[in-house]
Amino acid sequence: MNFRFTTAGESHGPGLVTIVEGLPAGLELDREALDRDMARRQLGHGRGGRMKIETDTVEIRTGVRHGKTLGSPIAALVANRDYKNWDERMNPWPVEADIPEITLPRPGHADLTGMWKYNQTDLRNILERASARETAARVAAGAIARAFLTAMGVTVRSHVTRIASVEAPERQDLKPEDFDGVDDDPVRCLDPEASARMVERINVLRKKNESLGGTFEVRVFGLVPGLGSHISWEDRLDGRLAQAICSIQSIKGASIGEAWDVASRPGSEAHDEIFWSEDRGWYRETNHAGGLEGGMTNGEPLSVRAAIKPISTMTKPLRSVDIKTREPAKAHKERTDSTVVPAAAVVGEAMICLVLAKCYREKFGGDHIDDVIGALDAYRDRIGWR
Ligand code: EPS
Repeated sequence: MNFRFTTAGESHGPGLVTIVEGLPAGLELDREALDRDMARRQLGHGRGGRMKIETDTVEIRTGVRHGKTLGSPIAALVANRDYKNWDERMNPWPVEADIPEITLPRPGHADLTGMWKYNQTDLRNILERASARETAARVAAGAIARAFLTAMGVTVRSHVTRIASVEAPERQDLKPEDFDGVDDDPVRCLDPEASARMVERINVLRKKNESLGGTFEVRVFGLVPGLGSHISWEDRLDGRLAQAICSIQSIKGASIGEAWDVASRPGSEAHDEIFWSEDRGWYRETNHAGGLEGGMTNGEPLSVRAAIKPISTMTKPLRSVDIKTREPAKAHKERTDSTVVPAAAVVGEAMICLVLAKCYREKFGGDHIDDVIGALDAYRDRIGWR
């Protein structure tokens, strides 16, 4: 019952694959809900031409029968529709055509170090796997994990909080329903005024051939206290979430709760006092900690923020050096996006779903979903959690 997932696939190869292992039997999957998450990842003002080619869908191949999991590994495919335009360049087998090599590494990408490490002369052998196209497979896996979390009473949402220098106002009081409609916003921002300025900023910088980074937040509602553990460094949930978030292409920072702000406050303004009443049970008035204390969920909404750098494939390339001639040259230029912050937030949701699904599997065990729900209910009764 060790929950885990992996992905395989190149950006312009035939497609992407994910295998998700360790879910209980009897969990209902909704095909439309899986594809909805795939479509959400394709959203956002500032995406490039590729998104007009792809319409990502999850093709389940194993582990599910008549809409319910069997408890066996679930294999899912996401086709690359663009492959038909790359058949020769990305064919798994030798081709007749002479395929030119890519020799101009892009600053900020995996190209240069990947060349050294994997002993390549064609940078395409590095960039195809380093590409953020791989996140489509993570979102497919995350959508499967989300179905399990939904059965656990958990809701995972996200919103964009900054694009380049444009920041949305801070919102501490968010409820799950506040996120309804966030996918209809062109940059998945909850504040219409900030959203309009973000769109404007993307348009201005895109014309200048610039790419843009930003920040987003993922909030999780309905978590039971006690996921993760204070017992050992590798079980602490803060670290597990940060690892999952920072593993997303281009993400350079992750934080929990009011992390950077709390660092400058006195302790009396940094922690969340504990209350209990007959009608509410255990509760807090504040959530500076972002739902984690001692490496464990404390029952408050989880808040994870992330910072993503501007995309490193530039339409006006930066200076680089040709790996064959060692002559100075401009970096390789490929079709690309201007910004992917709205999409990255959806990928962030997926990664957090995958980490939390693993936590629920660790804590509650069970081979059938009814066993898991039974164990969860018994735990809630024991700690008096409502
Ligand atoms: C990416 C470059 C672009 C993005 C791609 C990630 O692809 P292409 O070179 O085919 O235009 O569109 O992202 C996706 C395809 C996707 O599905 O998110 C890169 O270099 O990382």
